[in-house]
Amino acid sequence: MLETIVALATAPLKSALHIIRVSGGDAFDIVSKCFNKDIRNIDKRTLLVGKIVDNDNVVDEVVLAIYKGPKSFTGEDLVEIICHGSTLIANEIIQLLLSKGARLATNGEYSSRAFLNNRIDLIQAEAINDVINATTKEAKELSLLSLKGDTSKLIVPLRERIADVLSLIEVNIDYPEYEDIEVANKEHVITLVDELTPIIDKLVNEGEKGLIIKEGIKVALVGKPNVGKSSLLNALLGENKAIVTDIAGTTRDIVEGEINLNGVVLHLLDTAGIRESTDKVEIIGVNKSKDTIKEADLVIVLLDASTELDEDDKNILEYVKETPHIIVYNKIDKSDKKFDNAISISALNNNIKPLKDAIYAKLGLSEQTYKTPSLNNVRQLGLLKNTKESLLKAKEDALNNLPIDLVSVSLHDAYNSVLEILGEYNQRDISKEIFSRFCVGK
Ligand SMILES: Nc1nc2c(ncn2[C@@H]2O[C@H](COP(=O)(O)OP(=O)(O)OP(=O)(O)O)[C@@H](O)[C@H]2O)c(=O)[nH]1
Ligand SMILES: [Mg+2]
Repeated sequence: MLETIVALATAPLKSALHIIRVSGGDAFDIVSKCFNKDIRNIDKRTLLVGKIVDNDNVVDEVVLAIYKGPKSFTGEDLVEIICHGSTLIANEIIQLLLSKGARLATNGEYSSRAFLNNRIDLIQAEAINDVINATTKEAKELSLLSLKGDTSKLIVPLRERIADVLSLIEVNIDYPEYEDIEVANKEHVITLVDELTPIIDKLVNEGEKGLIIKEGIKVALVGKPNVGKSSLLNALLGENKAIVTDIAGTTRDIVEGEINLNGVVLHLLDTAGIRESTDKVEIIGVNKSKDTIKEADLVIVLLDASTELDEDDKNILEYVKETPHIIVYNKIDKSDKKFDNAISISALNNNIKPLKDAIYAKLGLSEQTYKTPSLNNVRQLGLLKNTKESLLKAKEDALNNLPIDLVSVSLHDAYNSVLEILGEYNQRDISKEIFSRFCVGK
């Protein structure tokens, strides 16, 4: 049995109430030792009013929310002590519980117990953190879908279909005497891979969009000096954050700011104007700008609509070729020209909506993206990509007429990657799938 753990579930600040959580096999016993009522025999979810006592001293009047395991968040016996919101009282209660045999919980230990006790899968455990850390309403709602388990359901068809084919192959190898079982051949593998790869591609695509909603994107504002990058940053932020002058080479360091564009956080990076220079400080600034372009998810290339393009502009356009970018003509208030396939704005006059619309369009999000559960963290996406690679390898081996038991090696890899997404790796054995599917050796 795991040790009983205790921790403050609320922020350690003065507030109306605090909640202290106690979880583990001895939770009821330990709490009973410092409560004026015996809760050891409680066998269903109960709220109880009473006093936390240290021998004859009353520490606080509290409410206990008592959850009998396994019907609790952690799957264990769990007590939430709702006390007055003084950190002093909360600490006193925690010390008391420690002296009666509990130990302090480590970071995330309640969620990890919930996972270990199969109350939640790994996707849901990750979602708890995402919900707490979400900075936009949209990110929170997306994470709640994962918490509810909707995201986990996306994986089930993959797991089931791979298990079907894998079990068929295994049963052929392990139980050749069963003549009534279909012979596993390369067609089974090829059909499986052709069926699953578009599904995985779609999951990756939706996951990457979900990741954008959850974490936002880095947007670099670049261009030669004086095109209005800092003016644009200020217009987007709605405040005078960066210094603006008519002197070319004003910005030297990266100036950062954040905005929420239709629920997506844009991490904006205003950079030093890029041009050939002999000034030591400016050269460092230019190099920083180039590094920022490499790091950015999206680059806004600013050009001056009121002048002709020159070598500096052309060099920058060449430099950003491989990075997702949007070309924007600024200062249209000073120009009569019309620009095809480019966005025209005036940072000075705050006429920047066309750029905001273009950035949002570039993200490829729709109403639906915000409501669709997706595998939207780097770990989940990495494992999805591993699954696809392993499946493609299995197909290649099948097409090369390798023996079916060798082909199944890559199928196993794919299966394990899928299980790892849910955190089921090492828990689910393919032999169990065989037994469940074919009633072998009943
Ligand atoms: N007419 C007009 N002037 C603008 C516009 N945007 C910026 N400017 C002017 O252009 C000059 C340069 O603006 P900045 O925002 O400092 O340009 P920058 O690209 O950040 O320049 P560096 O930091 O030197 O690379 C300032 O005098 C701005 O007022 C615009 O849309 N229209
Ligand atoms: Mg600037």
